[in-house]
Amino acid sequence: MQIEAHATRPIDGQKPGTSGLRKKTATFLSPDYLQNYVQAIFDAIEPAGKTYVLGGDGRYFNDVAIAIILRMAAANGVARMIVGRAGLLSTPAVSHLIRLHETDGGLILSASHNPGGPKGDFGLKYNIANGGPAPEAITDAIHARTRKITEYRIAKADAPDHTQDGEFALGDMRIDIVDPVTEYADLMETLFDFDAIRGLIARGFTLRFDAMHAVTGPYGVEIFERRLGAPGGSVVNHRPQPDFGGGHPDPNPVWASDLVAAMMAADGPDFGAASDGDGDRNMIMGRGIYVTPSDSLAVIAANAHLAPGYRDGITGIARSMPTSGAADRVARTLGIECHQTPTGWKYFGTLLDAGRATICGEESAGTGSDHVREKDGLWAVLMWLNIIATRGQSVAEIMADHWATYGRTYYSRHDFDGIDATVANALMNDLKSALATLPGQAAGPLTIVEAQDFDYTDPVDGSVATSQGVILTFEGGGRAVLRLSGTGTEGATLRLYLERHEAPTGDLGQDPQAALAPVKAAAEAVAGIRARTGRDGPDVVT
Ligand code: VG1
Ligand code: CO
Repeated sequence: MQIEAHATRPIDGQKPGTSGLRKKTATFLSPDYLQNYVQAIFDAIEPAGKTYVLGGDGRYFNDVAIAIILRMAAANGVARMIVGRAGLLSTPAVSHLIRLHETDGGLILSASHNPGGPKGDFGLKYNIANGGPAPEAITDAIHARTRKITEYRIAKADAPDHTQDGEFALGDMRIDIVDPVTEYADLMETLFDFDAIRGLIARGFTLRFDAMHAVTGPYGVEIFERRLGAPGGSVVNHRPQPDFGGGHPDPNPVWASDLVAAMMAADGPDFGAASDGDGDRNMIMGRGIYVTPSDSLAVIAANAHLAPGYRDGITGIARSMPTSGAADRVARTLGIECHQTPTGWKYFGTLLDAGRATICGEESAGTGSDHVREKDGLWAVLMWLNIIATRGQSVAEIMADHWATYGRTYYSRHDFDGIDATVANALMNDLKSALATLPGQAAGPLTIVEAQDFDYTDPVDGSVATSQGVILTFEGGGRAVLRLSGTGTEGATLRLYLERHEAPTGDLGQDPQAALAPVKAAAEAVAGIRARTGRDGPDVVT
């Protein structure tokens, strides 16, 4: 095998955000862009003699990028690569394969919920040997390498040699092609009561799973239709497409509006769910009801013991800071630890490894457990089906029971997309400099009790993350959080997170936006979003 040392120069902006490096596809296609970043990863992790998992969500450039990464892996001395057939692997499936085969890590090609295609986004993420996203110390080291790179190494071979069924070789490197679904589906069977779910479906319970033309299609068909006996057609938009059918593979009421319409119909399915581009997010619905991700986390934590994989109970719950406090109330009742971490799944890894959290969740439709080290969309869907089958209740009944026990935490996120980055940064900086003066002040209809910029010290390894978002707490218990997105590729996205708790004896049947109107008005009074951005309202409300 011939190896080429290709001279290159540092490219600006190769800094991973909340979840890997995400850029416009055109940027990833520009000369040496992917190659530089992959070499920087390899320089940071010293891959010689090691084994990695490789796969992606099937978006435009997935196939070409995989061929390049394989040739670079061979040139950098990697011993073995485990690759999903056709280059497909969901993010949780990569995490599982890393753990199952005890590899040294993995590379995931995805920009998750961001649209794909030549005009869309592309991304690359490195996961470590525990199956989870690389912690900041490693992503910082990778970024530092991109600033100094002078050459990358790539094998000249056009195509790998076929050695035996499913096995190839590129020079000394072995390539195993694996079915993307089988091992993941097998893992799900060990965690959930498939017999109970099969029985529920056999008795006429109807479900609709929307794969949004993204990676979970083949997983959904195998699990829901083949293994659980749901009728053909229960999984819709199941063929992964390079541009996700022109859609936005983000499972929320705005981008999965077809599913919402179907679920709101009087004769709609009993259960509806969707996942995102790379399969780590989920949306849960019952007929006539949307479950917020924050509530879903709380319900899952309260009922996890009904699933065989969690029969002995859970040791702790971790949620990202902007996620509502609904799960904290469950943790209190269960008498278990509850952690509030910065946004992004990478902050859950140490807690999961240390056994200090079993269930984790984010308000952005991410839920998961210690079965892998990523959030897991299909896992959440199966957990809900298991809970429904065991409790013998509808989604609406389960939510009503939950709120009657713990109270209801009204919650909503308002996104302002594509804001001028200078305006967005100024807004956040001004807010941060005013924090000390805010407590005691009136803000619209409410009074501010506390104002802080969120800093986090990991209780397991002591690592510190600072300035992760501004938290405003109001008299009467409302909370608003403001932070800038770390996954966008155009301008800045300002996220405003609103919540307010209503006790079990209070009015549990309000419209969430109406219930949150005072908190929203208070946040607006403090931050001046409308005046500063010139926007009348948010682009996306979830
Ligand atoms: C968003 C979400 C965050 C999530 C991240 C990756 O980040 O808010 O909760 O972990 O996306 O999700 P940000 O920085 O844009 O708010 V995904 O499905 O990309 O892997
Ligand atoms: Co995702």
